Amino acid sequence: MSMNRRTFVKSGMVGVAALSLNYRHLWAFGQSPKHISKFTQPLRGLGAAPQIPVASPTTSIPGKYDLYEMDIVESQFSFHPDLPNTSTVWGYTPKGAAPSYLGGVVVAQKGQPVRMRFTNKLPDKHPLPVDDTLTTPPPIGSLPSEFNVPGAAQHNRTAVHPHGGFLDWTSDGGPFDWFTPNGNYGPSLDATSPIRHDANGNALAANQVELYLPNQQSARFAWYHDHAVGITRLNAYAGVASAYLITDALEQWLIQNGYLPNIPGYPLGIPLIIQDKTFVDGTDAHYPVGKVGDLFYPYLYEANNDANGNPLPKGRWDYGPTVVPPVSPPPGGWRSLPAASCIPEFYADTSIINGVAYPFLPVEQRRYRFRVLNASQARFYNLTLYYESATKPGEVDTKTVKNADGSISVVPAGKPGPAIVQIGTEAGFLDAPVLLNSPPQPCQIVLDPVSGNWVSGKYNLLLAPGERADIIVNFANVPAGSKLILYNDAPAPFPGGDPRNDYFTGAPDFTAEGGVAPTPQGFGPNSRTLMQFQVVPRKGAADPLTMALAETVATLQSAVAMSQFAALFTGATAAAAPTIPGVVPAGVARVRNLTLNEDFDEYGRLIQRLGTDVMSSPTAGSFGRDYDSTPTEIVKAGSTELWRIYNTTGDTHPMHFHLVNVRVLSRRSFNYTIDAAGKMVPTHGPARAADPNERGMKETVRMNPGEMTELLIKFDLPVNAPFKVPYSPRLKRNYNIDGYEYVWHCHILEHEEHDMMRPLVIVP
Ligand SMILES: [Cu+2]
Repeated sequence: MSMNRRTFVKSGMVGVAALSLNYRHLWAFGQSPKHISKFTQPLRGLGAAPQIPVASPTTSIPGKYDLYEMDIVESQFSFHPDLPNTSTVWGYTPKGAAPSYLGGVVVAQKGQPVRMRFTNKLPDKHPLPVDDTLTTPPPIGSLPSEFNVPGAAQHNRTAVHPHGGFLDWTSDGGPFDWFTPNGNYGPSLDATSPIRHDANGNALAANQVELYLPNQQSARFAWYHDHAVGITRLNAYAGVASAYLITDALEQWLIQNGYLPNIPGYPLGIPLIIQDKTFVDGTDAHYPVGKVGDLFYPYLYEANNDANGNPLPKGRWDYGPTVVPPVSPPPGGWRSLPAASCIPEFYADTSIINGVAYPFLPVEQRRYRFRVLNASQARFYNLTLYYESATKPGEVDTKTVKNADGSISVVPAGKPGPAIVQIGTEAGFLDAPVLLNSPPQPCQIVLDPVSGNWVSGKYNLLLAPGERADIIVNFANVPAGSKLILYNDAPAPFPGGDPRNDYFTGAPDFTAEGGVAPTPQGFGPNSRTLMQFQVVPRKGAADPLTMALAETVATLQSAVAMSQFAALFTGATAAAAPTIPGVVPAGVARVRNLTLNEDFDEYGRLIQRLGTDVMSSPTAGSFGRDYDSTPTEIVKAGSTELWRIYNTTGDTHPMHFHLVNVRVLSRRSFNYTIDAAGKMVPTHGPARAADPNERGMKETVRMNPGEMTELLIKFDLPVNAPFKVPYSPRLKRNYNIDGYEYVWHCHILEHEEHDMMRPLVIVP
């Protein structure tokens, strides 16, 4: 909290003149209406509502495609019976099925294409306050008119992005691919687009698109969610997301031969989709929509200082007009904050897994495979497993430690639970299994006190928004009757941390600082105790001996064990050859230096942006570029590039790449100067290798403050589409580029939207 999150101070400072600010105070991030009981509700699984509905194809033509038809609808859903009402949610639902939160799960086979037809049936009114400054006049900076989404009815625009898909750009569902119930379309989605036509080339209805997913990738846990410009964070929070699993012959062989657990009903493992939510408590007179129990999303920019620059104890973010030391306003002066504003990031107070607040899951004394997805807005999770406290049911034993700076932390100190063996990431199987939670490693991040740069980090299974983990947990040696708790102690924001975002029993009273009162034992709000496993005796046959192989390899990491495992997984991973950090591998066509940046927007709000290592002009004051300024990442199809991404901000950003998977080569600390032309001149510290559980392909990669992350990327395109893939009409119109339009962006949704996203243009 004491960290200055703004590490690049604009030149030309001016005194703070008298300001008339129109912001109000909400001071209510943690405000769910009552204490929700923990571990009283079973985990939702896959099945008909109220479980998570799995979609079935309405047409299936082997060798050609399976067609899934989904509606996008508003419905009511209960996240926990202790809430006084249901919550209004948006989401996908298989055509004809009862809506149910996170519904529409697809299980696809490698090599069998899938077509997904979506019908937008959303109402005009969004369930959350919408900030129109992201999309309507007066626009941010010099954004062209295509950011103008005319008319109030367009709050129900949506774009469907198959996250983790290897897709032609029209089916990738980028920000400008939105469509509405009344036949309006984003600027990349013209009438000739393949996704406005069915498999026979016939035009779809005005509220429909149909994506084509060739499924040319190995087995993995993909998902799909909204990606419409200016409203992604709200649509995703309202529930517009579901899972998309791809399986292949190798994974099926591993399951059938007893190398991977096969739980009845869950042959590909049990999904654990982790989110955080806050619920409307009804005491906020300003809140324009919603009933008690509805989803709450903050919409007031809570400045750290008052109009005279004095600290506000309940503040959360630096604010351009009042920040100390002062910064110069934009030409024309600071704009007044809108009544509903975007915010830099949201950490909610209630932990949700598969749509249930604090669920429990009975598990037999045997091995389980879980497919974990961090689908939160901004919260990172450091996942560990502990036995529940013997003296405080529903909690994990903790201890209090005094930090070097004199502050106090409450850290987990419970009896360690069983090991977690990670076998895969968001991009499929790892090169080798990795042993975690043996014993649990609490989160220990050391930042340089002067620069705020990353010095070192210790953690267990760390997942940033967008990351996934394929894990195996062996409960066979856990005594029946035991209770284990899936625990999180990652700071929020990561890694600097604001203790008001860390909700748990035993936390201080933060009401004087805009946080919550102490949480009673066994209840929420809680962002640490995510779910409970209740261990029961095994009913069926014992696990086959082959199932221990992944654990054996993870434990021994010996050459013999590794070769055993590698022999099983041959073909599962690509580019497995060891790489030397800092050395440009042969075959790299181009090295790009890129930057992650934080500045203030015209409203005085913190804004995060991507950029190259050259300012748009020598006096621009930042490397950051708006999403819609002229594309700079233009890559030749089929080429391999090395990307060195310099994080100049105080936060770790999970950078997500559409189209491609990447290989993490190294991370290095860095410092830099800026030459007269506005170009970064970096100096580097020694290289660190990728974490063991990043050694495979990755699609969302954590980039730490003060570190350069080095990635190897091959920009292949999918092949054999049954239609001609057009160039992007938007790229042609705006920039005269004949190219395919993708994006790369931070997966902290509040960052992505404002404005930490850039075009990724592939040219033939
Ligand atoms: Cu970010």
